[in-house]
Amino acid sequence: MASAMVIVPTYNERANLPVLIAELMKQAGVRVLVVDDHSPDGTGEVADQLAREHSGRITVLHRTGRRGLGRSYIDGIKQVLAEPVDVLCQMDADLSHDPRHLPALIAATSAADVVIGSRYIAGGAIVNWPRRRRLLSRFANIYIRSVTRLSARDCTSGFRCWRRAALAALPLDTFFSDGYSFLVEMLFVAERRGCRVVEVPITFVERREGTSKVSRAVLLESAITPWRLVASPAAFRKAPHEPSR
Ligand SMILES: Nc1nc2c(ncn2[C@@H]2O[C@H](COP(=O)(O)OP(=O)(O)O)[C@@H](O)[C@H]2O)c(=O)[nH]1
Ligand SMILES: [Mg+2]
Repeated sequence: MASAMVIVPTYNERANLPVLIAELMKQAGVRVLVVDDHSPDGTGEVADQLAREHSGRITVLHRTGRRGLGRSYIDGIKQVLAEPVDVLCQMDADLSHDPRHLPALIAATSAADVVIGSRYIAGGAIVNWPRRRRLLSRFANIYIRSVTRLSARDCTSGFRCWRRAALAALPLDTFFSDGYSFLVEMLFVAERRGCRVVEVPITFVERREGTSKVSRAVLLESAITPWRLVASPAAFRKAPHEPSR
């Protein structure tokens, strides 16, 4: 199997992270980079302890600058690209993304540049989301897809696996999103650069511990991002070297 590194951004996830790591460590050939944003609840120390327990398979990146999901992913991706891994994965820490789906997502990278763990294709599902949150996510995807013409059904999923070359080709330093919109921006730029996107169904389970960090500011950024993307000429520039097919 291809060697895979899972990047897990954390902010106040001390109850969830040990459970997630225990599950991930059952997967052969999988390593983890935890990117902690100086969580006030001590998630960073929990991550360091887990790294000692699973020496060689877990690394922790402690961020100190401005907090943000997008910024965390950029720092994490750069660190992972310095290592010889074949597949880079993105996954939430709150147990919404079941590690048991990971082998199917990783396997699908053999015929795709980006594989999305998708709630909105046949076989996908959402468990324990209130009606309001379901509607918000559905609406967000319809809105994003109609403005950007992205082909994926689930453009906001944070459960993804990338073929190394496809991720390495993304001009991360030109990205403007610093929050959750980063996920949409990544997908947009990847599709514009000719990446093959494939969706694999997942069952998304709402967190039991901790709280969601989705705020009004996050929603506002998400409403503006699709328009910024379609208006940005840089996003349409093709890469000199397309990801290998
Ligand atoms: N490093 C970092 N991680 C974050 C930040 N905001 C959210 N996360 C993590 O991103 C993942 C998804 O966040 P969550 O609040 O569950 O979003 P939701 O599932 O859309 O409600 C979780 O692992 C969070 O801990 C942040 O500012 N920095
Ligand atoms: Mg969540």
